[in-house]
Amino acid sequence: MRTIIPFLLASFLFACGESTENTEMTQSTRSTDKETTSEDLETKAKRHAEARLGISPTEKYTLEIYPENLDGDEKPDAIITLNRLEFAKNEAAKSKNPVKHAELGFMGNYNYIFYYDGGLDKISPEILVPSSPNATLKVTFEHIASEKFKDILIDYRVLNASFRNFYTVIEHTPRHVFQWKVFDGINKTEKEAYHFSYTEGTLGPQKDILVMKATMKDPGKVADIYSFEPEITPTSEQLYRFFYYPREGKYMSKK
Ligand SMILES: [Ca+2]
Repeated sequence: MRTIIPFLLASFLFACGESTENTEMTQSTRSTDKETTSEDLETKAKRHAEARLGISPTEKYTLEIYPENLDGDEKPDAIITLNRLEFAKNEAAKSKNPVKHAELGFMGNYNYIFYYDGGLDKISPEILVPSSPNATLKVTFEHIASEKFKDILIDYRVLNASFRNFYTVIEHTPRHVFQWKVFDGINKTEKEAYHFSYTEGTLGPQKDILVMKATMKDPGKVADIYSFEPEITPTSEQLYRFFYYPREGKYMSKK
């Protein structure tokens, strides 16, 4: 036995040395680890969402995962979006006025986000984003509250318009801090559009949000208003400035 143990130890040490010295090997192992983690999160997210929302095993829904650093610790987090268009259509079909529901784009409670906290390895309860399920939620990220992590921007559609919700993760929970219209007026004469910029915070470390005027190109008659992405051109005209008030946990114009 005495001779076997040192031999095993030596081969173990040799193996360790080999894997740390070989960069290519380490990198390929890392990327495999990442894929496994994201697959695991998808399985976990599906199980979590189905249980939370009472989704039946036969329902077809859309789930997307957007990884990002959302709280400043070293563990990657993610935003999970869920869209229940099929369920919305089935509900409408069972209602008294299915045509009206279709005309309104099945507007209702069918789009959700969940927050995956990498540090806690936990998925949050669902956060409802009332909107038309004809469009899935659009997710982008920006440094607004801090340079150490990003805030969550969720775009959703209501009829001819698109809106944006802003969330900041505070104590492991995304807080809804601001909301504004992105554009309005597809298939209408009157059109409006906005863009946003973020400047040094006046009241604290959280940046001020500037709502800037933009123009929306007239595309003519659009067949599917929900999948259509209008051409928006930013201008340098500032319309409003919003400040983050920590006590209210919201962006507001100056008191
Ligand atoms: Ca994190």
